[in-house]
Amino acid sequence: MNFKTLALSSALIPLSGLAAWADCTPALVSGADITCTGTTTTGLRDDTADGVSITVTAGAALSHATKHTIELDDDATVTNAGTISSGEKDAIHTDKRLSVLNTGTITGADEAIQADDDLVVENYGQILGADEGIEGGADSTIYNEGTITGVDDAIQVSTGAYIENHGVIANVYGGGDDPQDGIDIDDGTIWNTGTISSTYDAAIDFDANVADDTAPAEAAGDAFAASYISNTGVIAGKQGIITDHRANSEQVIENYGLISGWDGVALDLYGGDDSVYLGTGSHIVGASYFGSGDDYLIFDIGGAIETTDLFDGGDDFDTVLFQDYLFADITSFVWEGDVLELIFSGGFTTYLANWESYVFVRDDVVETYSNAAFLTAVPLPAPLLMLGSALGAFGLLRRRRKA
Ligand SMILES: [Ca+2]
Ligand SMILES: [Ca+2]
Ligand SMILES: [Ca+2]
Ligand SMILES: [Ca+2]
Repeated sequence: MNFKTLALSSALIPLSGLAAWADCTPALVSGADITCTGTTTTGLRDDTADGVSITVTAGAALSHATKHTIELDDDATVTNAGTISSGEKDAIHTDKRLSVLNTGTITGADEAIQADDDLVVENYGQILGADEGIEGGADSTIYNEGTITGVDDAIQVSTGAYIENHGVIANVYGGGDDPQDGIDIDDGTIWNTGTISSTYDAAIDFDANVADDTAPAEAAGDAFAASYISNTGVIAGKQGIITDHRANSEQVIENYGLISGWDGVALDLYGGDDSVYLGTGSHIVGASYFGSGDDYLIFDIGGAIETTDLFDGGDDFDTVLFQDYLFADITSFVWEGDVLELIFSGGFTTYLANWESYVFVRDDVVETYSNAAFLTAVPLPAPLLMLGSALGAFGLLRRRRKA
């Protein structure tokens, strides 16, 4: 080795060593409160370290070429205003009770963020996964005002999830054979004023509580807990909101925005007693299937709803309620097979199948009708309804059996 080479290598070794570590201080041990500035390419990795707090400052970049960039055990806190990325694995990978506050960019070649139960993410920046954007376990909480994307699910969480979205949560799958959802969830609460979408699968997908994912569809699993969705924004995908066809859980959906499925299904709620409230501003693109269970559909739309698609109550005793309409406001109705087209004065039109009870509410007046009311061109006076109902239901049953 000549002098020139020796000088070069001895100068480079300590410099590269310093560059790798000096930008994140102090050293990584359990309980450490670490701040990263500048560029660090060796990540912060100790999968036995608990209670570590990491702050990545604006302009700083923390990465690893081949491994999880941040890999820790429980109770980690990550505050990111810079960039956290991995060349081949997850950007952030921990066990339970990870807490992330992101105003920067978190990019994973696999997941952007993968953690277990009690994950908390507050996002105002970009969280981008080449597989999933965020994967969390039970009782995870995600608040989003930024962008969360995944080529697989943008967000995958299990039971007891709370997701509040004012930004974009999107599956951005662009080809291949495993399209996935905007949000994949077992049960929980979703508040949306932003956009939740999927390019080739459901915007929101509820899983079934089956131990073996290969159990055939239509084989009932135990129900997860009831879930609640409030939407004033956009929920759009190949389907809007669907449940696995083994999922007998209850979904309660309150909508004032767009729920859309380009493949023709806006809602597929399957088993359980599901409820859908459509308030003013509702726009439903695609049919809605309520499945088995005693389901409810409430139109409270202030005189207009933008949909010409079917609402199908499915099996069991289902109720559709029209707020601010009375039966006398129906100007015409017609059956096309099992589908009842109702046209109200003012033009509101809806298409209904497999509903057993029709309730009309205006001020203090509540009217309840069965399908019998729609078997004659002239609405029956109320005292005859009960008899008509029994006969009508029998007639419908016979018609169906013949069909
Ligand atoms: Ca359901
Ligand atoms: Ca149902
Ligand atoms: Ca039903
Ligand atoms: Ca029914």
